[in-house]
Amino acid sequence: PPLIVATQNPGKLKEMQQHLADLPWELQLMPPDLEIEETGTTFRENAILKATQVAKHLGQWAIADDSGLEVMALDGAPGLYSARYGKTDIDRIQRLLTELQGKTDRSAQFVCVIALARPDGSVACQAKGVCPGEILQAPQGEGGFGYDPIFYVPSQQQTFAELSATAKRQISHRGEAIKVLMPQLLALET
Ligand code: ITT
Repeated sequence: PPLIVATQNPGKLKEMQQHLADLPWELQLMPPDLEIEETGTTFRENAILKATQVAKHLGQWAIADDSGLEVMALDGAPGLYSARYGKTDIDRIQRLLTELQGKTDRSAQFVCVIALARPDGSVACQAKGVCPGEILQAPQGEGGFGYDPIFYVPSQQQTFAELSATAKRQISHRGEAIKVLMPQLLALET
């Protein structure tokens, strides 16, 4: 069946398409003029809001991801506001590095909640994934999107932007959420 990937973020879209490539869904893009206001107070609320509103509006299955970067020394900021923390990826990274100047605790985690909604706008399933790491002093690497160049994963000794797309998929917050969601996706009656 068709499945709308409810995101306006090209980096996220690409990763979602790769994560879902082996499933029997025909992935489709969301109309670019469809704006969903993210009024939720948690990643879960926003993921559900995006999936259910897009599904209901189009009368199609829809999948949405709400994600962000939580930095411990900043009490979890930018968190839910990761996309709204600056105008461009470069601005957002610069602001984060400025806020972290002089802080010794560089620990952080990426969080992702993925929700799938039925054509009637009801929630079919949802899952959360987390990936721990550290914020570097300066960007490193060219891959990925968003905050990837400053997000260092100690177990890999690389940033998300230095990892291959395959390696990022295996350990990222999005990958972890997909792992939890997969059995639910496979068990769905469509
Ligand atoms: P949609 O709501 O249209 O999907 P968005 O970019 O506004 O797009 P979010 O509200 O979920 O999505 O914001 C997530 C932000 O967190 C995103 O814009 C990035 O800045 C950051 N982010 C999430 N996952 C990331 C990843 O894998 N690598 C780097 N940054 C990531």
